[in-house]
Amino acid sequence: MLNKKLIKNGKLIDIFLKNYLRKQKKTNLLTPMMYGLLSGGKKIRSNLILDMGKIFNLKRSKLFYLCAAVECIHSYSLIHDDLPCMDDDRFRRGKLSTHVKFGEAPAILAGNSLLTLAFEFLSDEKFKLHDRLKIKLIKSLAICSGHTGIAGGQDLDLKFENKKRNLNQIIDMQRKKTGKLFSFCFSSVGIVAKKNNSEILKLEKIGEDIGLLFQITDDFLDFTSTKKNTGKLTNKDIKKGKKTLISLLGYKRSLKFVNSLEKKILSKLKKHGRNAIDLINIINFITKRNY
Ligand code: GRG
Repeated sequence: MLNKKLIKNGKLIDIFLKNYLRKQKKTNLLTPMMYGLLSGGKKIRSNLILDMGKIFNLKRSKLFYLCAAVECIHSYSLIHDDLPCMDDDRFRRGKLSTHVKFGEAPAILAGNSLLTLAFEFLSDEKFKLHDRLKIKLIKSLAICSGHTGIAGGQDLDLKFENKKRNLNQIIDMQRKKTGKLFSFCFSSVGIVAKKNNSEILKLEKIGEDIGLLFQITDDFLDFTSTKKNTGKLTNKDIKKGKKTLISLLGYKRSLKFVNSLEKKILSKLKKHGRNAIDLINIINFITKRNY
């Protein structure tokens, strides 16, 4: 049931992205960009945006611009993450990674172009939102993506390989690498809904917690699942000496950590009553998924 909804919304976002790209000038980079952007993926971040939007009664047409920007940044991060100088992965989403298919230079440039495309979406004149709010969105996504966010988190992830790191250091790295984009998924909806700064801060926090939950369960999948399910090679973290909760605490204690983080998130979401049912279903999906 939820799977069907995730797929249906994912297809709508893909159509929105395709229609937008179709109107742009044709370039060599468009093919690797579209390969990295539209080659499957669960669209979990877009689904969170759409379900959060329901809580504030926002129109989907506005939310699609947020989803598009987030999927661009997410796909960019995956393309670069798979590069030989980063995690060196040959498979992604059940297919060859973008650099394996098109070469390293086109993959780097396609990733760079998806980064800037995200900001095209947020500043698009057809995105009917006051300029002041658009600037707030642009600044917020820039902060989430840069050295204090995703890029900084990725730097720590690579530097931590085969080193001794404590729980706080690992969680801080994962909150940056993965949590910050989830944080934007929630705060951006609050910005569009014209919420005040303290409400936006609360949204940022819950988004980041959900992102942390997602990253830890992603690490579980690497430990327990298969390429057939996940579409990417598994069992890589141990081989690469990646610092994860499992590497520090072991699987059972990490599972306990996940259960208590999930409880904390659910208790916050339940305050929104029936409106939050769809979001709660996504949290359940995140912790129970096998892909
Ligand atoms: C993107 C600003 C920016 C910088 C690049 C390479 C890099 C720096 C960051 C890597 C960040 C990264 C890959 C984090 C892992 C996040 C994660 C758990 C990805 C898997 O997400 P899913 O399962 O993927 O939602 P699908 O394929 O379903 O879309």
